[in-house]
Amino acid sequence: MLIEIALLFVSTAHGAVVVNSSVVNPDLFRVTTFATGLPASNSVALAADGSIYLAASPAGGRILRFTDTNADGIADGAGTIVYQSNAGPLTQLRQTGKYYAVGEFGARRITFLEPGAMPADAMTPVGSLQFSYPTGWAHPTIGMATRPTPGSPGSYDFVFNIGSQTNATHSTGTVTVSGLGLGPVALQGESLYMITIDESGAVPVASNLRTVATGIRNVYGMGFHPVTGDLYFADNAIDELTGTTPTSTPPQVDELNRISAADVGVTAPNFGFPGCYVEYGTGSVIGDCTGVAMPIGVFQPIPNPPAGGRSEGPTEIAFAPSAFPGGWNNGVFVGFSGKNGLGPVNDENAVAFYSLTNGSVRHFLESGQTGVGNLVGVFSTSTSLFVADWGAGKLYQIAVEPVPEPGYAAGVAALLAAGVLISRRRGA
Ligand SMILES: [Ca+2]
Ligand SMILES: [Ca+2]
Ligand SMILES: [Ca+2]
Repeated sequence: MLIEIALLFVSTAHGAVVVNSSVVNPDLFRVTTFATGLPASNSVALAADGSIYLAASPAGGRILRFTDTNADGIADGAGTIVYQSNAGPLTQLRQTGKYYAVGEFGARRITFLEPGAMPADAMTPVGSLQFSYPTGWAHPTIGMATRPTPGSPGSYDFVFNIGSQTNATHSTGTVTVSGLGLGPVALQGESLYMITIDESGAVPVASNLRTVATGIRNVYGMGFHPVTGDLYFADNAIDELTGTTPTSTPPQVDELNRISAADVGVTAPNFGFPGCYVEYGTGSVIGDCTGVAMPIGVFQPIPNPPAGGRSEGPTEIAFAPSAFPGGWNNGVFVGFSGKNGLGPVNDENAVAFYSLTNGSVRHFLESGQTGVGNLVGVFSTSTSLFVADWGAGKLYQIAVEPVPEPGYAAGVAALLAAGVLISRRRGA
């Protein structure tokens, strides 16, 4: 009995976010606060040993490494700093072959880091892509995605975005990129680009700059599907034209888009910005969409009072963990930043799920949860979804239940050995 109470206490104390029980069976998932006290938590990557790297920005920007040796979904300690930046906030962290690429927003660059011999060792910068934007550029945030270069071992294809110069009109200026042996080269706004990075030498060397997409507005979350190789990306839609209020709605609805594997870097589809889009709320197609690649999914509000129902400002995307239960194991999770602040004031900060089985969109985490901030970072392993909360400075782990790691079985065995019978471990 005492053990049961203790477990429930742990569950409550660490379960700062809950799955949306109107569409998700909570008994199928274990939700924990993996780490806390980490302002501007933003993006997760896996270390070589399966431990967790988190980009956060408590001071400048830093990457921390966490372990969870008993696999209970709560990190062992405050983490080890493996990279300290003076150019934060950090904006995205993605493994690219043997390197980790991190966005250093304060300096408008992506820096490539070489990990040390052990996962807790310091990372070393080995080069950067430096971006130079005209003053007032509306969307300078860089997202990224990588894949092994087809047919070229030791090379990686690296996709990044140049967002639009304004909210709702064509860009007129250009953005310059240089570094890793590239350029300087002038890039067009409203575009996705790809380079190939040769990792066979002492430092990464970039080449073969090409356009992957045009007509995008503000893409941040993107990724290559682990099985099909298709490139998926979210596009943050046009905001209100005449000022944003807590209840105002934008003209365009946020999008999920796809480029098939065979077309990535081969053709450069036009995704419509600013002249063609799907309208927020109604789903009507607005403008001249001749030749435009339309989104495969859009993120309309899903009324679910009293807790929010809106999702606005897509951030990272993550493909569904393969071990997640049916209905949640074939699709794309999309984080949403929503408004400034924490729920319930922030009522646009859902984590949505787009089903690749049937094209449906549901809110896996509903917006507006008390104390939950901007759900900017989503990252999946085969059994877990990690969600980094920028505003609340936390990292959540959502794992399949029962959790398959050895630590769980060992814990149950220990409780049984102690003569404790637990009928329900969670959610009683
Ligand atoms: Ca632990
Ligand atoms: Ca928007
Ligand atoms: Ca579009």
